[in-house]
Amino acid sequence: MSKMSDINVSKTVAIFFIGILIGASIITILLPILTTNNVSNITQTQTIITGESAFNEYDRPTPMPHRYWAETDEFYVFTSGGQQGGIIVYTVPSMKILSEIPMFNIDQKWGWTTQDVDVKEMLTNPKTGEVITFGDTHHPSLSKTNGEYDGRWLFINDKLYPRIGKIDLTLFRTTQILWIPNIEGGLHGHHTSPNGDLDVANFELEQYNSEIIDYITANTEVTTDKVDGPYVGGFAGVDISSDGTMSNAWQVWGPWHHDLLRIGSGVSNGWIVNTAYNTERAVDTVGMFAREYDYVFFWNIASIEEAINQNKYMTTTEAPDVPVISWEDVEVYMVKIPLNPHGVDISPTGKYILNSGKATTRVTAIDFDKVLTAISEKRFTGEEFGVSILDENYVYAADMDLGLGPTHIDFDNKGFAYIAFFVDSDIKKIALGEPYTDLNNMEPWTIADVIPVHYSVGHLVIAGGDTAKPYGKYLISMNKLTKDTFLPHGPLIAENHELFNIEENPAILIDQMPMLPEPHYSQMLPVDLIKDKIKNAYDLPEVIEESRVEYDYENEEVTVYMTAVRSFFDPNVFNVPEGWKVNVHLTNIELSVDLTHGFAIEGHDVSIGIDPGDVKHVEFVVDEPGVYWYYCIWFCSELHMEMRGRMIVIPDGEWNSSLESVSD
Ligand code: RUQ
Ligand code: CUA
Ligand code: CA
Repeated sequence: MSKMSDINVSKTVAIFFIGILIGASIITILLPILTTNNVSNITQTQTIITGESAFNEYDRPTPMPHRYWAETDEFYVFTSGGQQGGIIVYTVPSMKILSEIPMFNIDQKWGWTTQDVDVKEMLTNPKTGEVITFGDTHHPSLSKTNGEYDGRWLFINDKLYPRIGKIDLTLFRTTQILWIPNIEGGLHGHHTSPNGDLDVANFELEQYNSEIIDYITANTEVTTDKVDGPYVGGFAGVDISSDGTMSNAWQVWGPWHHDLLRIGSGVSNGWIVNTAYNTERAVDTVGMFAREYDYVFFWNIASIEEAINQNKYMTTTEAPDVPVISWEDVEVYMVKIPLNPHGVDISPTGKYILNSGKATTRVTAIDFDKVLTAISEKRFTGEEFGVSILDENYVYAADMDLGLGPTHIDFDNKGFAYIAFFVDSDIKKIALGEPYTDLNNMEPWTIADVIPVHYSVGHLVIAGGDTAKPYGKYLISMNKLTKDTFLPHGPLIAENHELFNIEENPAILIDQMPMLPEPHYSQMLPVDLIKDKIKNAYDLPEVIEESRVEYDYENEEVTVYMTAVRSFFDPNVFNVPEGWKVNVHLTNIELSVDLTHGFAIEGHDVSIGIDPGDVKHVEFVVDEPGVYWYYCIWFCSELHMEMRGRMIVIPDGEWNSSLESVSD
């Protein structure tokens, strides 16, 4: 009999779920046609096209004045490349792409290849020695000081492999990749702390270090099985030093897989907030919907440090310096939130934590002040795995029924939250409660605007939306499934980043930009915060190696110290005995704007880029005698074609030391 009712329950869940999906797709198809908002939007566009509207600040002047975009853009947007593996940079309001910054991917057009020894080292998994040249970037997070962006670095997680990359915002280049030990799979939820000293990422994949599993199974009530599940998960803490260097700090493991994550600020400072949609600990989709609710978790950061101080942790052979802490030794609380949550985002003062139940129509707002009271007054309704469950009726500030497929949430500077609805294809603007009512002058938790988008929006971003002081003004809706927005171009269609002015109500759609696959989240940074700090060139080393060629007969290695400057390589010829290894240390000694050179060599799988002021190291083996030209692959001057030289590989048996190259 109990079997029967189990089947009924899972059938009901399955039908419910399939129902949502079918309903969702029908609505996705119909909504753009049906909503009146959408119609008014079209009218607005037509008005502009027919010239009936007055000139506004977003109309482009003709003829186009030189430097127009450089002088009018207000924000840089750093958007994750998704499976592109790096970061795409564009500016707002022009929506002009300026750069792709390679990180976990190799990208010849930005000079980022594994023939560059330093890049290869960054991409090498220290555990396996494999060089991983692709990734899946999801959640960029700008460095902050006192809860606001400081314009120094941008950190981002790889969803495919356990690593976090860092971009130096003076160079717009990846300068560090930190691999997280003990984990085989990738990281999802990711955020940096308000004071920029901590970076935290959830790991949710099921492969794991058996030493940790052995510990968990021997010392806790948690069940786990490598083949059948259930599995465990957790989050990794990364220290960020004052010069931006990342290092592994600690890991916290527990019975759940966590999805998204935010580090609290203001009222919630000192807490990590993350969600789990699979609190059922199931291994199939239907099982992950078995409950009507899941949980949001509140982890006290000081208690993690306390556990380490009290030696309540284990370490592994792989990472003897990284404390691994059981959830049982950490102060943590849970609150019930609607079915299979996704977005968890925190309002600027740190007071409200908004959670979207993506398989429902509900978004809940938790008041963190009440979380603290509930903890001190022990307002618990139960526990799971020893973790107290706070009374949701007490800590909820709102439980809103808003629309289909709520995903991510962001905040402006006027006391509003903006919630993306993937299925409804719109963004709802909601008035926050105290202390924001002075700003928004509205009944808390009511809808101020419904912004139609084209079409399915996952993430959205507002300038400074995850800081203590959002800049507001612009919202970008990052739309997937864009259908007919742009001209057809084959089965995989560009995404659509739609720019809105949210100072107006209703919001004004300013522009739509096709975006190459496939961004997730973005961050927006005011131009004035970094513009003057961005360098044209790397800082040249204090001592520039003199151009020369060194022969090491014992190790059969040639080391070439070479410089590049328009339009010469020095040396422009060197001889090598067949079968030797060649190391080229190449310095681009010029500091002029945009004078990147290249070094590509025929037949040797070598092609690197070298920015002004930078030093690169490339190594390869010469197997075949012959004359090989090396040349510059960036069009650097009128004499770019002439910027080349020869590597002459002397056949075995013909080498003698008089063939050694000497620089002139
Ligand atoms: S979360 S699918 Cu950004 Cu919506 Cu990764
Ligand atoms: Cu240097 Cu082309
Ligand atoms: Ca669930």
